[in-house]
Amino acid sequence: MSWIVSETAFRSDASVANGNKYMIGNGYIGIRGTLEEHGRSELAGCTLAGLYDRVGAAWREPVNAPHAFLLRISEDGAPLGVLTAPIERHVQGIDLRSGLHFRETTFSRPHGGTVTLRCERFLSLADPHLGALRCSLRATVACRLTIETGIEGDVWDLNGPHLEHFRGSCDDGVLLLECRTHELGAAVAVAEAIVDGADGQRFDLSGNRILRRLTVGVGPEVAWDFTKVVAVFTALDNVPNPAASAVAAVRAAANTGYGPVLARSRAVWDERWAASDVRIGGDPDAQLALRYSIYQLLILAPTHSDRVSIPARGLSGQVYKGAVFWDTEIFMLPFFDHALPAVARNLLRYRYHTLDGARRKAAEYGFRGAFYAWESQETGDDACTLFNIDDVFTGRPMRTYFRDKQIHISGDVAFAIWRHFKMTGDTSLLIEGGAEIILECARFFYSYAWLKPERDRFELIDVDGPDEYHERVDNNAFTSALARETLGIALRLVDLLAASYPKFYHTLIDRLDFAPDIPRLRDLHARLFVPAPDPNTLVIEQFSGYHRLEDVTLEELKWRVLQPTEYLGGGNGLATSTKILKQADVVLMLHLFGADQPKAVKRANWHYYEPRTEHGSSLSACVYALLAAEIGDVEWAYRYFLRTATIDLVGGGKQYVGSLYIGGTHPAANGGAWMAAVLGFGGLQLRDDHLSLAPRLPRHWHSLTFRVRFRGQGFEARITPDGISVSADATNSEAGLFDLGTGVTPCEPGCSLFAPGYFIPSDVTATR
Ligand code: IFM
Repeated sequence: MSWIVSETAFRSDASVANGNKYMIGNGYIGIRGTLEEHGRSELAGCTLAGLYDRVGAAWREPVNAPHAFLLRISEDGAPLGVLTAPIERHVQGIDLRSGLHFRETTFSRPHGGTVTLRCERFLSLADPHLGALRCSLRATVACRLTIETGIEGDVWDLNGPHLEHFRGSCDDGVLLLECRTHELGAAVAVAEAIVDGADGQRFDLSGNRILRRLTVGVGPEVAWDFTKVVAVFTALDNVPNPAASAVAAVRAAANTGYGPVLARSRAVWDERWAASDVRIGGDPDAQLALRYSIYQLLILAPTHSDRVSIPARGLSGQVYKGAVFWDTEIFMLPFFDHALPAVARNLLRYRYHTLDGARRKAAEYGFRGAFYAWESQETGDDACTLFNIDDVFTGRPMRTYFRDKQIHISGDVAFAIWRHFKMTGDTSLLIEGGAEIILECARFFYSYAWLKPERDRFELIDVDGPDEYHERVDNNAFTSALARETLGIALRLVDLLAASYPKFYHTLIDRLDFAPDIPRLRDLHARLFVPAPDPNTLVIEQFSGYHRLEDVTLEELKWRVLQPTEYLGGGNGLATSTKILKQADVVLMLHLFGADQPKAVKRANWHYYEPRTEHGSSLSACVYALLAAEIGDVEWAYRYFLRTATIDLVGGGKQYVGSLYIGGTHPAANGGAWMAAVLGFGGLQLRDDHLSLAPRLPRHWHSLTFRVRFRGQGFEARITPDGISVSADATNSEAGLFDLGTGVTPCEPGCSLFAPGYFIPSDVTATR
């Protein structure tokens, strides 16, 4: 059962939450988990990756395509659907193994008897343009039902309408709805073809909703079965005629048939799960939550293109402008690097395609190099607005400095590229843009830094760290540590390229006119101030002056809240003048860059910052889980792990900040669940040339099994109370180096390493 997420009661107030929970997707399209009879009022959505549009002065956001999984049933003019008809039984769910959404609803008829509708739908992982819907209707008494199905162009938008110039047509039974986006005039085409069940259909091709209508007789002995295939193509797809491609795709799929189209998609799902599943023994709830988190990442993975990345709310709608944040590099990429490095590569290549946008942003603020967009869309120009949030009391927009001051974004990108290189051992990404990004990001930090001659050091002043409640601070520990890391990476990169790719190196350095910058980077690297642990308390001050803020408890701060959705940051926010932070900041710094810090420092900071953290961002819980696991506090790690792993299952997370709707799925938290399980409990760490494993499993877990790709080779790690084993795939071409606590040892193709008993921190008794 740990592959099925479902529920058996219908709640009309759950349609928005279930739209997120039961999402299906394939990296190209995301379809919200609303029911077939739902429409724009229930936030039915079919979000396209990478296609953005702007209407008037409103925010640019991704486009919702016309929705082709629409199906409405009525009897004598009365709708039979969850919005109006009495419901006897209802089940909705997804099969995580194959990305299949299903629902079965039994409606009571006004004149007695019941009608049962069963539907299943999927988006193909084998062909990103393709999806299919299969339905069946049964009844306990004979009745005639009217069916409407087709393509709905009247879609939900936050800042639309984005689609115009609708044109519906029908050719030999294939329905096609064509339209164009408002801002760029980009073509969007959606087609559908019936595989079976369409006898006696009539068409309505007017307006932006094109339909086929059928009247069917069903009864105890007679069922109606119906199957259709749908396809979406847009101007982004590099095809001469998106409409023709959509029509050709559905014709071909209809000829192939539902079963084979599903089987092809399933075969890809099988491959993805084989590469990425994490198995937990002894904890079915944690298992399901973790699988569900991985599922959410798999439905977002762009395998079709390296020009899109994963937005902060995935493909669940238009929240946060469908923009890509640091969430991808810091919270999602570890999963892809370890399990599906080809997807990780695509995600990082997106940053190369948006490098010019980052250069423009740096120049706009008077800096050199690349200052990546805090909220990035297709060009890399920053979609983040200066006034992001409303003051709930005055209704006035509040000035936030996320766009201007969250400079760590450039370090996040550079750091992720280097980590990908170290995990894969593949220099091709560096050659194909990665090196250029790293150098430009390091150059940006140099131009941002201030030399303080009186202290003989550089400082990064006037920045926003991850904790957005404290803006425009000096010497944010996370930002400075990340900047120093970026400089170190740039210097190592320069050495690597000069030694191994001298021709490429010289061309690149000349083209970027980078030679004078190299000594500058060395100087900044050596003299950049990064806040260090206090010698007495071991606490690292989050930024200069943090310790002078009011030390209020979180409980007391919450008492001061007058309006549940009021924003706690910004100039007048309740948290701004206190030590309460929005999300992990120093704790994240210690997780990412704490290799040289003793455990005592990590422990001191975890315990200092944890009670002061509001977790107002879904990015926070997983970081506390990771560091808690590292310091051996497994009970806390488990608590935070569950919080991050269940966020989209229980519909948690804030829905509004001020008047801003921020609901949707949380892929960073989903990536965080994977990190907490594998890097936290599994204790997997990337060292210079090897992987090390220092597990600390929750007491009730019997085992943890996961796969990892390292330097192009596949391995499976299994941790049980008896010990740790790592097995290399027989198809590997070379050994991988592992340290299971007994020194670095090669794991040869087809062979296994085993270390009896796993490491338990000596000061923790709760682990086993
Ligand atoms: O990137 C995050 C940020 O750290 C906190 N606010 C929400 C953003 C998108 O998830």
